[in-house]
Amino acid sequence: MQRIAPALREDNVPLDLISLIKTILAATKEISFRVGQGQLSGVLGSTLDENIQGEIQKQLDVVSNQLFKDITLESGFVKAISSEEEETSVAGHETGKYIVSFDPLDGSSNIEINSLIGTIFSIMEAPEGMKAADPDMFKQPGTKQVCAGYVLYGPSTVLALTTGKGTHFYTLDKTHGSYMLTERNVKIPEDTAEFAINMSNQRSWQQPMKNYIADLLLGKEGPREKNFNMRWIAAMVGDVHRLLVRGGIFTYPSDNRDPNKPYKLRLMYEANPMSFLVEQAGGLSVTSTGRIMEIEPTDIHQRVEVILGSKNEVEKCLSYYK
Ligand code: AFP
Repeated sequence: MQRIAPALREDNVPLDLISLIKTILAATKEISFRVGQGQLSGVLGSTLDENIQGEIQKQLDVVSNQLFKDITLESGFVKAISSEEEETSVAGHETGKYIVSFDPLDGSSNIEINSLIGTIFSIMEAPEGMKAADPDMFKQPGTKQVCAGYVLYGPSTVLALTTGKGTHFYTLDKTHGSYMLTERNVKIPEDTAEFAINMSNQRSWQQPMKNYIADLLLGKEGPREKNFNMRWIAAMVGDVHRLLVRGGIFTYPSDNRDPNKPYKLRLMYEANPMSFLVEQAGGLSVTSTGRIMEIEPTDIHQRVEVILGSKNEVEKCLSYYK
């Protein structure tokens, strides 16, 4: 089994990018350790503070964010970072070549129940001629990502990583603290009989999504003529990992629960990196109107509709919007 640096060198990934990836992964190893300690770590409860999204922060959200911030900003390769937990971008080194967006702890509601949580990150090159303190550096479409990944803190700690040459899985070997390549060129099956959606929002979806899911639920007796199974982990890392392993469709569609907030998931540090990983594994990642990675962002914390996974099933879902 290969360690991460030689595996990335084989894919001709530039040395400075390899170094940055290793820096990010150092933070994930510490989070993995703390998560593994459970209540013994003393960081599983809530804080009394809200983050920029208006959500109550968990202690682990705050600790993970601080860890990522400290460790990435120490790297001379980083010009700025943006995070779910930071109001705006944070400046690093003026000469840094890369900018990093991250969701330090995805699936916060799963922390206290000892269920799946993860970290998501996305790396782009900093545009020429902009200052490290300028948040507009982050307003680049997902097609500009040079690397994306997530770390899933489950029974084992798994990294899914792409630098544009396929999506690969690594597993953290906790005996010596290294991520080892465990599956090269993951491929999402084109067809599936499994879907992931939060059904409790059904009454608030747009009609095309209501119709699509209704047909899946009709199973063998309906127009799809086969039975579908449903899964929902409430942590995108867990749901996307499942569909990278065995296929599926995952969606957080637009809904009208709050007219000012039709979407839930964040473009920069959830939808874009997951789209890069899914596309590199042969899947599709779209909104009901186009490819997610082609969206021109207007805000660091922008939210977006997400439909991703097995190619034929995503296309089928989209056909309900036509
Ligand atoms: P948090 O990271 O704030 O817990 O949110 C997780 C998430 O953004 C995404 O990972 C899940 O798929 C989705 O929210 C779950 O949303 P619901 O709680 O509405 O099902």
